[in-house]
Amino acid sequence: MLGRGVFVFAVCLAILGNFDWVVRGAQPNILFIAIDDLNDWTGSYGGHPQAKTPNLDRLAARGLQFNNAHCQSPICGPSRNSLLTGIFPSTSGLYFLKPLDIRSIDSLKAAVTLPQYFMKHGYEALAAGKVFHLNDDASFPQYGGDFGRLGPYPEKRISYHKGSKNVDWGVAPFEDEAMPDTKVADWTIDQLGKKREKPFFLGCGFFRPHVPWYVGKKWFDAFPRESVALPETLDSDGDDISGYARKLTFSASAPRHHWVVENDEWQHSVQAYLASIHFVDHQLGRVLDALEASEYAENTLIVVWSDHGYHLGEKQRWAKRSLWEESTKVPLIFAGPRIPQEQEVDRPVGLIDLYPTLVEYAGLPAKPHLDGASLVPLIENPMAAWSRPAVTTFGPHNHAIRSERWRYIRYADGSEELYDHSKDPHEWINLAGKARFNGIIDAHAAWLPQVNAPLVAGSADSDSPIYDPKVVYQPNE
Ligand SMILES: [Ca+2]
Ligand SMILES: [Ca+2]
Repeated sequence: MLGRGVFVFAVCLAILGNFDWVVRGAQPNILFIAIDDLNDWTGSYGGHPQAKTPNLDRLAARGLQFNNAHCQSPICGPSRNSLLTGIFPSTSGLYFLKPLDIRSIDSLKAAVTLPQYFMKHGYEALAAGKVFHLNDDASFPQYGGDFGRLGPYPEKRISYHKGSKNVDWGVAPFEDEAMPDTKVADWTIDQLGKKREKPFFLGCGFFRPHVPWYVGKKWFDAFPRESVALPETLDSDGDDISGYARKLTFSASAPRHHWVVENDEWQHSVQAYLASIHFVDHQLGRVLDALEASEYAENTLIVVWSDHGYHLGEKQRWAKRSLWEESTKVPLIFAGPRIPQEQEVDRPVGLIDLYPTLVEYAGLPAKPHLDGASLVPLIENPMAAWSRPAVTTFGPHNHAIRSERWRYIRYADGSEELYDHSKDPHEWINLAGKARFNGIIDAHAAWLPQVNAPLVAGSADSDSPIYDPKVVYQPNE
């Protein structure tokens, strides 16, 4: 009998590989940190030469950074719901912000979310701030609150006197202590100081650098406005894309690029975004320090992600809501036990892959019917062969396929774009339509989702002229 037991133990080790926590009886905790609307403007990603993110950088230095990670939807709610359910927007039909409550959506109401799956396997799940767009009580039954979300607001707008009260930027007369992100960090730090009986899945969702870009003066002072570098643009960039693409990526709530330029607000808004990132990085650092000082320091995986990127004038666009690199690329960093240090992965991956990755990492049984793939092979070997591209979707039949070298976009009207990142990192030159690239296009088109579920009820998009006929498209506004 003894020999048989040893055999079974050995088989278990072989199946579970390096992530055999169950066998060893010490499952890792998960500290799951979301930063809203953060593009690649961080030190270790290098998207802006003046970004100040010492805490993200130190995390990347002690962990694994995915250099080619992409969201599945370039909007907060559907991106997060896709990540947390493991289901593509094109499978669920949740392409746009509304409905906010996933349990009101037929295709998602019975979904077992990532934190729920961990709870089913012995974890406790708790969170504060913005992990889901709006918290799902079944996923995080211990929820610390949102502490006022995007507020507080000054008495008067500072820079942009139009539209949503959330679209504005400038030095705000608020102490850091008044900011919701400070309270999210405080709450998370408090949880890390408590004795816990079960392994935890702890969500910490920061709101900045989502607009409004209001943070205190000291964060702005770190970036003297007159020396702030602007993103590179090409005036004729929009000339080689379809009218459909221009209309799809028109955002009613975002500032128009010509307004920003003519009102001399470009450097100011870039400064405000950098200041907001610098501020939230400081809050992240407080949480990382608290974890390091806690009894969970050695047995906690840290995962930091953003829900999508952000345009600040690139391609003459502002905000998210496009299928281009600025909107789809996200920071994604892992650090903790059995994660290699000072390593980077160039393979294309998606936030959709986090669900199966964390399940495998924690040694839980594989969850069927997920649209992503576990990244554990890339954690074990950052150079491992990897055939899958990252897929981003913005409405039915509008998809971007990002491989290691190329971005291919196909829109619902059949128009296409192809960009070669080895020569054109700004995606200025659309190569689609040139016969010599037909093979590249065919290879990428093979990854287009075969299912394009109709929009779920109540999801007409209030920001898009294509999906909401009440929105008037004014390309020259
Ligand atoms: Ca967001
Ligand atoms: Ca172009």
